[in-house]
Parts: sequence; structure tokens; C-alpha cells
Amino acid sequence: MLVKSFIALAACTRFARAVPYPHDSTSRVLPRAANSTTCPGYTATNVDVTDSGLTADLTLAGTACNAYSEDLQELKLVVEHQTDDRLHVKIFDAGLNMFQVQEDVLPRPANGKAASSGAAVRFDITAQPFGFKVIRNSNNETIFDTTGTPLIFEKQYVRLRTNLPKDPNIYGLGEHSDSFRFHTKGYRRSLLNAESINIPNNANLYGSHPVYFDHRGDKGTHGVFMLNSSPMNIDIDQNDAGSQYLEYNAIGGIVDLYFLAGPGPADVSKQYADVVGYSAMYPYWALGFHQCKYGYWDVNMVAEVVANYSTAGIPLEVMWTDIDYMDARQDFTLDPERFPLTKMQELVSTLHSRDQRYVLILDPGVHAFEEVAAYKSGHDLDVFLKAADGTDILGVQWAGAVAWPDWFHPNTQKWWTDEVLSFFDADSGVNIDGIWVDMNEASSFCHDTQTCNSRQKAIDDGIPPKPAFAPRPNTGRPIPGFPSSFQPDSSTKRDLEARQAMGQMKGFADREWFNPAYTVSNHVGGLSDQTIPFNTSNYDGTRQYDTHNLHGHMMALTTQKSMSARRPDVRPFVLTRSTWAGTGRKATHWFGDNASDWEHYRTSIRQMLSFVSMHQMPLVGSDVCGFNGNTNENLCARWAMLGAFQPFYRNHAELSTIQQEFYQWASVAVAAKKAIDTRYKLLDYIYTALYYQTTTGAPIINPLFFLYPEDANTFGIQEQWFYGDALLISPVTTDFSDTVTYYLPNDVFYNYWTLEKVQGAGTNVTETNLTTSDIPVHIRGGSILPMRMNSANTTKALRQEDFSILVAPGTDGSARGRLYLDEGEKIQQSDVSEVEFSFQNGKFTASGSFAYKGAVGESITVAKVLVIGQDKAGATGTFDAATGSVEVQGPWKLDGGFEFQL
Ligand SMILES: *[C@@H]1O[C@H](CO)[C@@H](O)[C@H](O)[C@H]1NC(C)=O
Ligand SMILES: *[C@@H]1O[C@H](CO)[C@@H](O)[C@H](O)[C@H]1NC(C)=O
Ligand SMILES: *[C@@H]1O[C@H](CO)[C@@H](O)[C@H](O)[C@H]1NC(C)=O
Ligand SMILES: *[C@@H]1O[C@H](CO)[C@@H](O)[C@H](O)[C@H]1NC(C)=O
Ligand SMILES: *[C@@H]1O[C@H](CO)[C@@H](O)[C@H](O)[C@H]1NC(C)=O
Ligand SMILES: *[C@@H]1O[C@H](CO)[C@@H](O)[C@H](O)[C@H]1NC(C)=O
Ligand SMILES: *[C@@H]1O[C@H](CO)[C@@H](O)[C@H](O)[C@H]1NC(C)=O
Ligand SMILES: CC(=O)N[C@H]1CO[C@H](CO)[C@@H](O)[C@@H]1O
Repeated sequence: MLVKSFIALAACTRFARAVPYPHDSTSRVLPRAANSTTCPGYTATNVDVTDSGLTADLTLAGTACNAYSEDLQELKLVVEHQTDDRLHVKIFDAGLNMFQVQEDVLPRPANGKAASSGAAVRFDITAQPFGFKVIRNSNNETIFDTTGTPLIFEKQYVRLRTNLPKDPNIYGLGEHSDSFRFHTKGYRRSLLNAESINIPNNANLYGSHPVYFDHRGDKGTHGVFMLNSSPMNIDIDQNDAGSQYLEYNAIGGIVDLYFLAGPGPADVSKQYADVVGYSAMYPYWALGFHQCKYGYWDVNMVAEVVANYSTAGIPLEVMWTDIDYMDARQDFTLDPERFPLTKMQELVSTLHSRDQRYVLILDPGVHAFEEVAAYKSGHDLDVFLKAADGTDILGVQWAGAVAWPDWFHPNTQKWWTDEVLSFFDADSGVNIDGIWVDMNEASSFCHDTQTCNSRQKAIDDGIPPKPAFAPRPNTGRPIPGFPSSFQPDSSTKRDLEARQAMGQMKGFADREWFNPAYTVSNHVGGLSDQTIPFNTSNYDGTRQYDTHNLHGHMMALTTQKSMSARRPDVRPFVLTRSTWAGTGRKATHWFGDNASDWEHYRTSIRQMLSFVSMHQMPLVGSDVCGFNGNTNENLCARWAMLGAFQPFYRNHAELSTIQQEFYQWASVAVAAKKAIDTRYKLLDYIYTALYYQTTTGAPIINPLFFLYPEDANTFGIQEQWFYGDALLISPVTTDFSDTVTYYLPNDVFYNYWTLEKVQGAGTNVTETNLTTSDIPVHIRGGSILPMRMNSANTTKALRQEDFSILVAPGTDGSARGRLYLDEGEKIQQSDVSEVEFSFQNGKFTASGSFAYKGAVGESITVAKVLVIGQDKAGATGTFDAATGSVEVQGPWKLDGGFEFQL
């Protein structure tokens, strides 16, 4: 009974919170930001130029305009050429009151103190009125220019505008569902993390990545990263005279800019990784196919799905369970009837014995009742965010009234890790392989944070009340030798004020927390609606007002450490809904609760392009076949193909929808088998690309302009992509269509399915009559693809298959490729191979390092090399006139290099 009512509640809650879906308008009138003509700006004095940068004082240049709060009189400017390609420009208040993102959140890159004389860009300062330009030295292209619009730097409002050339190509600034390349008139990106049912356009979504790429064709590409987590609107618009600009409007924080000089798009990706961190490396199995659904009723149903995949002959690598497994939706609990421990353990051991994996979900909110073990242990360690009176701040999530972990509290990591260690213990708990953290924007079912009574709201939602802890009195006296529960409560208001006063750059303590005069557009309502109140203090004295956008990031980082504590040797797999700049160094992401429709099928492509190539989060994807609403056979089949060429490949659906496992429809099963078969044959190719993204920042997914930066036809393409750097994917994107028109750059390509040579002409090509198991894929000439000869039903079995190397010569007849081999899961890889393949003047060479010898049963043998695009037989191999290919038989073991002349 109880369980039933929760299910009903869950369903209606998700739908009750659905928002309308506005169309991606090309031109809107933005709410006006500060009137620049009335603000005085600043004057730079004491400009001290050094060999690798400069410092200056900035003083308010006239009467304060106090546009939205008090103008700050004295600022500091620091400019550093940190490397030849990276310029750091920081403007902050001389009083050190404005919030600055904590070092733990984003460890700052070292300042390499490059000489300004050798730098790719230069910094030109105008003292009065203060403004600056960043100029590319190689061609004198101005890449950033604040002159003409005064800087506004107030307690609750910071504005900085840069002039841009006409019709700029600007990308990034995730998370959004808008066009990949931004509209340039009346376009706003709001960075304010929020639960976002059906990922609306022109809205703030789950994560914030304040970095944009500005691509100027043959004049180069650069990136600009604003290291500020406070909510902000970024407006891309034209003034009345038609001049183009981009403008930051933040409600707090400082101006902390990193200019990344490129000059190529992938150079900017790398330079961004140098600032926010390189992606974590993921286990080989994470690239397998994953299945989930909210509403798998019990452990039997979960097992049946796994069994049905096997029966259907569709390889399933990873099984997931949503909040269904929990006892009354509470973290670190199992529903004793539907998901009893012993059966859960048998489920996991059965999966493991078949070389399959299991992932479970956690939410940040902990059910705030005395009898809840995780709440009690957290309370003992004092890890929850506090109200002014020392009681826990509450919100409402799936479990009911919940307390929020303070991810900045020094005890939180230990508490969370202890819970993870005990609940997911390999022997006495559920021995999972990965964790999925959800709802961590943080999303609360209470709408108005200031007035909502969370306990009453939970009761109204049908969740019965239970005994709660009384507020803990604070005597202010420590009791030596006793546990922390006997010690003074360090989170009372008085102590908080003391902590706040102690530190620097933690944000002003006296601000309008809920309705500042300048606010950030939020599709769920007011600034602080449906989340933790913005006046809540964190342990370190900072406020949710400034750190709200970091909640998911911090939860992901904390969980990743906890997973490392469970299995110290292996690469943790953590999937998070909410993200911030640099989350990718520890965790990965899916695009949230989309809809089962064609629009979101298309949206998944542009979201992937931004996240992988611009936010350094390589292992991303969307819910295949769609999450909300019922999917259909045609869409699900096409999505099965689409998802196979995206990095993270998981089928997932909402509670109230029909089941959408690939085995549910015959045509979908056919498409999925072909898709997974293809994906798995290419798994080492993409694992190699993933490895190189984690070490060099070069993206695993390439937008077309990354590889054809001077071809203006590619700049706006958002329904095609390169999987790795060698495979051009051009799916059908029109509803229920069998036709696709796609762009082929002026280059040599080969049809992946037929091996036929196709000369791209820088024009569109139309293919018709594509069944639901057809997807156009082209190999880019000049590439060498390491593939497995055969697919398999698990990635472990796949590793037993021999390699087959496909050589696709480019216009000049040559080709290159590489293969990274390691054991697949361990953090410390003692022996790895980095093989370089090349083909030139008919000579094929495999060289590099060959330390990886393969586990028992694994193959590191190349069975054959296939050279395509040939019109005649060579001295070696067998010529096939039908496909224009020469096949050279091995075997060659990859414990050393080999070569042959065709
Ligand atoms: C901005 O302020 C100036 C000076 O007060 C005024 O003339 C102008 O009309 C204002 N512009 C807007 C758009 O409010
Ligand atoms: C860029 O401008 C500087 C100063 O005006 C000039 O000395 C230099 O030659 C220019 N460089 C190029 C590549 O045009
Ligand atoms: C598994 O397959 C059987 C036989 O087709 C079907 O009756 C059952 O509903 C399926 N179970 C699940 C959970 O999909
Ligand atoms: C994979 O195939 C093998 C051989 O047919 C079989 O023994 C095994 O159970 C299959 N594994 C899965 C996960 O389906
Ligand atoms: C935050 O604001 C609410 C509503 O205005 C108030 O009740 C609460 O005491 C404040 N919390 C703190 C920690 O100041
Ligand atoms: C290709 O087709 C798209 C969509 O119809 C169009 O926007 C684009 O301009 C075309 N590209 C070329 C090079 O013709
Ligand atoms: C589409 O394919 C079908 C089946 O292969 C074939 O009969 C038909 O002629 C094709 N139509 C076109 C327009 O190519
Ligand atoms: C973008 C979109 O298609 N949104 C739809 C998502 O699903 C809900 C309900 O399933 C629809 O109401 C939306 O229109």
C-alpha cells in the first residue's frame, strides 16, 4: 500500500513539474541590463607592467550609479601570461569581499609566467575610462574588447561586455538545448542549475559551463572561460547601431577570465583542459550498452530484462536501477520486499559471473528522520546545511523531507564514504560497479524556498511523518574525549559569522538573497525557487547564493572519492545530472530528462557536441529512445542507431511510460543488434580516442568545423558529427523519414558499409530509402581504423577477438591512425601499448610502444589489414575489384611493430 502511494506520487510529481516547451526563437527582446551611459566605469592607475603581465588599481571613475546594488570603489586588476597560449585576467575588489570559487572546487592551473613577448595574444589596456583588448599577435585580430562599455562592479551585480565582429560563430556555455552555434541577436544563456523536465530551449538547465568558443575561420579560434560560479545571464546581442556584443551579467563573484588562444578549435579544447582539468579515464566496459528504466518494479523484473536481452541476442553490458530499489525512496536503503538484500546480492553476482555490470542511483537529500541510519550518522558528524537556529535546512525530494549534505563540510567526505562503503560492501552489501547521482542541482519539490514547510509539504504529498531530531543546543564548550555529537555545534549562526569574517573572498554577508534587483532568468521561477535557500551558509562561510551551481559538481567529486575508497585500484564510474566547469575530471553526465520525440533525438547531437568538445566531458549521451512520454518503434530504432555512435549509450525511460527495451519491437531489435555489433567492432578505436582526450584534450567527438575549420559550410552543422576523428555520422533526423540530406566536405570519404569511395565536394548529399537499421557513416580519407574482427555479447568477450585494421587513404594516398591498449579497468596501468599506424607510398607500418601483452584469453593479434580505395592489386595481398580493396593476411601479434609494402 505504502509503496503504491509512493509510485503514484512519483509519477504525478514529475509531470506536475513539467514546463511548457518554448520554441527556440531567433530574436527576442532581452530584459535590459544596466544602462551603461549612467555608470561611471573605472580608471586604471599604478599600471605596473612586468615581463609576463601587469597589475593595476581600478578606481570608480565618478558618482556611483548603483545600478542594482552598491558600486565597489576600489578594484584590483591582475593580468598574467600564464603560458604562451593562455592569458589570465582577473578583476576583484580591493576589500576581498566578493566571492571567489574555492580552490578545492577548481584547483587553479600553475602560472608558467610566459614572456609577453612570445605570447600568442597581447593585452592592451586603456586607463581612462578603463577597458582592455586582447589581440592575437599573429594577425592582429582583436578577440576580446571591453572598450566603449564601462565595467560595472557592484556588490550584487557585475557586468562586463566585449564587442564582437558581425555574425560571430559562438558555441559552448552549456548546459543548454539550443542551437549548437548561437543566435547572435536577442540570445541569452542563463547559468543557474535547475531541474529541467523536458530540457526546455532558451533556459537554464542542470549544469553551468561558463566557457565559450569563438571560431573565426582562417583567423583562428579562441576560447574564453569565466571562472565564476555565481548565477549569471550571458547576453549575445546587438546594440541599436547593430554592433555585436557578448555581455556577462552576474549577480556575484568576480571577473576571472582565461583567454585560450587556440589557434585551432582542438587547441582550445586542450587549453581549456589545462585550466579545468582533463577528463577521468573510464573503464572499457563503460563504453558497452546500458539499460535502465524508472519503474522496474522489483528485482525479478530487473533480472527478467537482463534475461530477455540475452534471449533476444542483444548484448547488454550494464544494468541499472533507478530509485525503485530504495526503501521508501531513501538513500542507502533497500526495499525489503521488492529488492531484498539476498536477492540483490544474487542479482549482482549473477551479472558479474556473466561479465555484466550493475549501477545504482543516489540522491543528495537524506530523509530527515531520527530512525534513518544515514541521517543519524550524518547528524552525528554534523554534515548537514543549517538554518540560523542550528536546525537542519530541509527540502523535499523523493524520500520526503530531506536534509542537505554540506559538501564543503570537512566531515562530509568521511560520512558519505562510510555510507557508500557499508551499503555497497562487496560481501555484506550490494556490490555495484558504478553510481549515478541525480537531483543534485539541488532540486527540491518545495517551490517557494522561503515559505515552504518541507515536513508539511511531504505530508501533503502523502509521505507520513516520523519522529525528527530536536534542534541541537550549543553549549559552546567542547567535551574532550567524546565523539563529535558531544562537541559544540559548529554550525550555529554565531560560529558561522566568525568563520565568515575569518576568510577572504567568501562573498558579502549582507545581501538580498532571494530577490536581488538584478536577477538571473530561471525557468522554474524565482532565483532560489525549488532548491536550497540562497541565504544558507556552507561550512566554509560561503553562501548557496554563490555556490548553488557547485552542488552537483561537489556531490559528484565526493562520490567519486567514495567509489575510489571501495575499489582503490579501478577507475570509478560516476554519472551526474548536475555539473559545473571541470566536473569532467571526475564524473560524467547524461543530458537529463528529455522527451521521447524527434526534437530531443536531434537535440542530443548538439548537446553531445558541446559537452565533449567544449566542456571536456567525453563520456556523455542522452536517454536512448527518450525518457518522458511513450516512444515509438520508428523513433526507438533510429535512436538505437544514433546512440551507438555517441559516447555514453544508455536506454532509459520514465516511470509511467511503456517499456522500451530494444527487444520490445522486431525492427528495433534488428537495428540495435546492428548498432551494437558496429559499435563493439569499433570499441578499441573509440577507447583509444577516449584515452587521448583524457591525456591531450583532443575530443572523442568532433564537430565538423573542428576538422574543417576553414570551411564556412561546417560552422553551423549540428546534426552530423565525427565519432573519433575518422567516422562522419549523418543520421536521419526528420520525423518518420527515410531520407537524410547531409554535408560532405571537400575531401575523400568512403562509405563505411560498402567501402565505396566517395569524393566530397563541399556540398549537400541526399540519401533516400534508409531503413530504420541504416545510418550513413563515412570514413574520412587519411584515417586508419583499428577494429575487432567480430563483435561479442560482452566487452570482455570482445577483447578475445582479433583485430582487423582498415586503411582509408586520403587525397595524397596516405593515412594514419592509432591504437591504445591497456587492461581496461585499473587506475595504474603498468603495461600499455600506444601503436601508431601509418600508410604512405604503399607502405604500411605499425610502430610505437608494445608493452601490453593481454590478459589470459585476450587477443592482441592483427588478423588482417584491409586497404580500401585501391584500383589494382599490389605485390602483396588479395585485390577485390567489387570493393576496391586489398586484403593482406596476418597474423601479426602487437607485441612489436610490423610493416609491409603493398
Ligand atoms: C540611459 O541613461 C541616459 C542618461 O540618463 C538616458 O539618456 C537614456 O535614455 C538611458 N537609456 C535607456 C535605454 O534607458
Ligand atoms: C600588428 O600590429 C602591430 C602594431 O600595430 C604591427 O607592428 C604588426 O606588424 C602587425 N602585425 C601583423 C601581422 O599585421
Ligand atoms: C521478457 O520477455 C517475456 C517473453 O517475451 C515477456 O513476457 C516479459 O514481459 C518480458 N519481461 C520484461 C521485464 O521485459
Ligand atoms: C554470451 O554468449 C555466451 C556464449 O554463447 C554465453 O555463454 C553467455 O551466457 C552470453 N552472455 C550474456 C551476457 O548474454
Ligand atoms: C534565510 O531566509 C529565511 C527566509 O527569509 C529565514 O527564515 C532564515 O532564517 C534565513 N536563514 C539564515 C541562515 O539566515
Ligand atoms: C545543406 O542543407 C542545409 C539544410 O537544408 C542547408 O542549411 C545548408 O545551407 C546546405 N549546405 C550547402 C553547402 O548547400
Ligand atoms: C527502396 O528500397 C526498396 C527495397 O529495397 C526498393 O524496392 C525500392 O525500389 C527502393 N526505392 C528507391 C526510391 O530507391
Ligand atoms: C520537447 C517536447 O517534445 N516536450 C514534450 C515532452 O513530453 C511531454 C509529455 O510527455 C510533452 O507534453 C512535451 O511537449
